[in-house]
Amino acid sequence: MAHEASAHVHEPKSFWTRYIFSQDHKVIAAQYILTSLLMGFLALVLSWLMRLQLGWPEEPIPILSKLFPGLYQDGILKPEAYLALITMHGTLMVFFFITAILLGGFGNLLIPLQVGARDMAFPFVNMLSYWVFLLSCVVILASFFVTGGAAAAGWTAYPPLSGVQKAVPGSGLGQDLWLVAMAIFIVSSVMGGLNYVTTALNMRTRGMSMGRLPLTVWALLITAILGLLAFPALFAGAVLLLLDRHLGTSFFVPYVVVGGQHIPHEGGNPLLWQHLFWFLGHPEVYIAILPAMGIVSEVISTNARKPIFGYRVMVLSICAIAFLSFIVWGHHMFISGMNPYLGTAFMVTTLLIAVPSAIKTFNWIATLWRGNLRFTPAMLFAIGFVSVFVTGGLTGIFLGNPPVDIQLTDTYFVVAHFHIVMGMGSVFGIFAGLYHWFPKLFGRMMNERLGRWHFWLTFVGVYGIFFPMHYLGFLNVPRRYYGFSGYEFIPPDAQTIQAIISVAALLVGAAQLIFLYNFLHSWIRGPKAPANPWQATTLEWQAPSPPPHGNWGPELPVVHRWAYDYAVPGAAEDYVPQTTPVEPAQIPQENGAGKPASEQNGV
Ligand code: HEM
Ligand SMILES: [Cu+2]
Repeated sequence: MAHEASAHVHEPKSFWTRYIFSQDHKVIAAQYILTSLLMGFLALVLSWLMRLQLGWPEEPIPILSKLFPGLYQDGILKPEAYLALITMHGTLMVFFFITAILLGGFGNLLIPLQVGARDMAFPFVNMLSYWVFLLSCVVILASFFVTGGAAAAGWTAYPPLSGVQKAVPGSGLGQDLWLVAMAIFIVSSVMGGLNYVTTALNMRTRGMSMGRLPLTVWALLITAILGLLAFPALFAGAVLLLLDRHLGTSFFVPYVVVGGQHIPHEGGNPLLWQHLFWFLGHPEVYIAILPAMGIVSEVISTNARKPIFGYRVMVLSICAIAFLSFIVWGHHMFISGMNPYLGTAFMVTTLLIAVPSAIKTFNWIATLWRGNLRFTPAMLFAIGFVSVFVTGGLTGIFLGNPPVDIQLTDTYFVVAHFHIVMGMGSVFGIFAGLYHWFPKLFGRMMNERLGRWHFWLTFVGVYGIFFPMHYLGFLNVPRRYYGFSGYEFIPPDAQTIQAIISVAALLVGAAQLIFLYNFLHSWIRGPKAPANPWQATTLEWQAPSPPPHGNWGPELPVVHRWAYDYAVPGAAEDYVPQTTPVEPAQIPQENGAGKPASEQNGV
């Protein structure tokens, strides 16, 4: 193996090359995880500000004026600041937290370790990808501090609002920085994606056939391909929109009159942006959820002490979901005036996604069925994932139907739907992954008791926040509104519900502080982790915690079996690592171990 010989990379000696400009995938994973957690935390703080306003509108909170002078006046949120808050909260959560931590964080940590490689295929590009990501973080955060404040056209940045400089305060420099930051982010994610795909395909160690790959690697591989195909559409969109804004082109901006003046645009079509945006935007929700699904499969199988049910079908469902995700984007545009026949086509493709999704859910439940369950925090979050995935997925079936969507679009029903399924789904998957692989990454154990508190408060709180929003949606309470006074169709009890939601949001917020404490404290003080604390089978657990530079000793590991040999009859322990050779004599005929992975998937 060519890379085996060249693999004895010299361990970098200086602090700078070791921890800062490192090319080691584990250090880069840690950098991604820490940075994106910080971005997620900022996005969470923004959600508190929104929830305070929505729960108790016009209730002055003087300290907020001191903390955020740009957003508040006399302790009350400025109406235009609310739009900046939703925009930045959504953008930071979707891209800078979830996408970055799943692909940059878990992709970096798990792909090389789980395929038995010493590092990524292109370590330098990998390092570059992190630093470019960090630059995009700086640019997007800088937009809070410029004249007019941060972008305010929503995370979808629809023109003309995002195309016309003077539309709202945030449409100035703030919107420019948003577009530039997104473009930089996309450059970084393409560099990362090339690495993840190449490494998963080409750097697999001896014996690691595709049918033996852990489902996390499958999910990350397919997700990386999705990203490579989808992100460039938004990159193109962002560049064209910048041209519209600054060089007088009219790709997206039609004839618009602002303040009585016709601004110099003519003939652009805002719908073009919607197509470009959602051609990324819909796959993006699967970029956020597929890696979470991979993590959840891994965590459930390990902690149920059972082989994952239906391995091959799990892989096929990931591929099916990924493929379908490219031909459903029109469901975000049902009210754009599209031809009803086209709407029907998008409806059919959208509803088709329910099939592989339901198969996966069935398989997780079948894996849990009669398992020897260990309720570690990771396992709790993985089961929580299945719960929110079902709850949020069901409302997706409603919204996928144009007749229903036309009623509910732009209401809190939509806010409920996407937060539960892609917001909380991804977040639960992320927490499951963090609790599960923290010992491998940092070499220390996290506190399980705090982890369980974190889970239960989050789980209960999340339903407290997002479940009542369905009802608000039925009342037609619109999304992206700063306040609801004076709308006759909204009954007064809607405000009571808003306040309850806000209490739940603050509870969930507090629960995340428990996590933050646990994370930081365990990183410094946690008990030292053994190599394989969960008695898991995949390759990373055969390396020390944390693995040394180059991951493996002089020899690369050799893989002899698939990734889910739990509870193998006749085996000494209830798990058999992938590196353990198969001894035919000891294996009863009816047991699948040792057969090609494709034949032992439990179906
Ligand atoms: C407890 C956690 C969270 C709370 C309390 C929360 C709260 C909110 C609120 C109040 C809004 C604005 C609703 C409106 O006026 O239309 C919003 C919008 C949004 N949130 Fe969250 N959120 C949370 C977590 C997340 C997560 C994890 C994601 C990741 C996907 C996310 C993504 C979004 C997006 C994309 C929007 C839409 C922004 C827009 O309309 O342009 N949120 N959230
Ligand atoms: Cu969609």
